[in-house]
Amino acid sequence: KFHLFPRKISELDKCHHLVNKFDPDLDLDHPGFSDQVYRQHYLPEVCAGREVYTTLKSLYPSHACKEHLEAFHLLERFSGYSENNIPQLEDVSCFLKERTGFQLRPVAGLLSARDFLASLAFRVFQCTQYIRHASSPMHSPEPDCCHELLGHVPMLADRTFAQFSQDIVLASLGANDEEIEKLATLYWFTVEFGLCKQNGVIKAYGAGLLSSYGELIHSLSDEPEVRDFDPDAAAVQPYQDQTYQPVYFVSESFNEAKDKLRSYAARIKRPFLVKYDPYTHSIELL
Ligand code: H2B
Ligand code: FE
Repeated sequence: KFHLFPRKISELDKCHHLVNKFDPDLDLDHPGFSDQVYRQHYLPEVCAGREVYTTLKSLYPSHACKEHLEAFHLLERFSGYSENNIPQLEDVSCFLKERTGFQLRPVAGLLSARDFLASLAFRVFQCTQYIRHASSPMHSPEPDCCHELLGHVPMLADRTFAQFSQDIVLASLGANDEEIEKLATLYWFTVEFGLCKQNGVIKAYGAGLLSSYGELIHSLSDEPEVRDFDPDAAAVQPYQDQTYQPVYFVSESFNEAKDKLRSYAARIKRPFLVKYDPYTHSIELL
């Protein structure tokens, strides 16, 4: 007995369960709650993005890992990234497809962890289209397109990182709620808030850091506690979605993180093994 999960890429049409806790129509604390114009349009607007873009861009050379820097540079040259433009989802999706086979698919808001993770198994990233409220350029309660485009997309252009992201998720297919919760937490401390060492210096690779000016600085300051990445510990570490994290995990490299994750995943008990077939975009049960 196990949870059903999509086996074909077309079945992702059913992975659309939204979590409403940060919706501006329902969440009193959302910066757009009392702004009728924002709630009606809720669409990309360059002004709100410009400040986010320029501030983050100035920090990347000293704070971002080299994989992010390299992809960000290419996205500016070839895919319409600039402080005056919000790139087209399709252009960015084509860029990623050529690099790692990842593609973007539009989604209306925060998805359930189960549905969000399931799509990554097919190298599909569900990408929000709206932008954060202009009154709070440095923070967004729900994932917005600044977070996706500046934080996630450049990282998904790296082969090892793309493999790591898909591996987390292949481990989640059919898992029970408790295991999904642990994998979502592991995702949080790696893909969203992970740090890694490069030439002896700690850099950020988590998308939640690379899309938040304040937390990016905080994460590499003396304030937080930084521990060596250990999947068993990270999977049960309590986390913060309202303020900066007090604890981060640092990996020696993406390869090391990938290997540790694989051995963690191998210990999750399931009555079957899964294998992704990249030719048919489907999941085989072994
Ligand atoms: N939904 C959307 N739209 N974008 C995300 O980045 C996202 C999500 N992240 N749902 C998920 C949850 C993540 O925080 C984990 C797996 O729970
Ligand atoms: Fe995210």
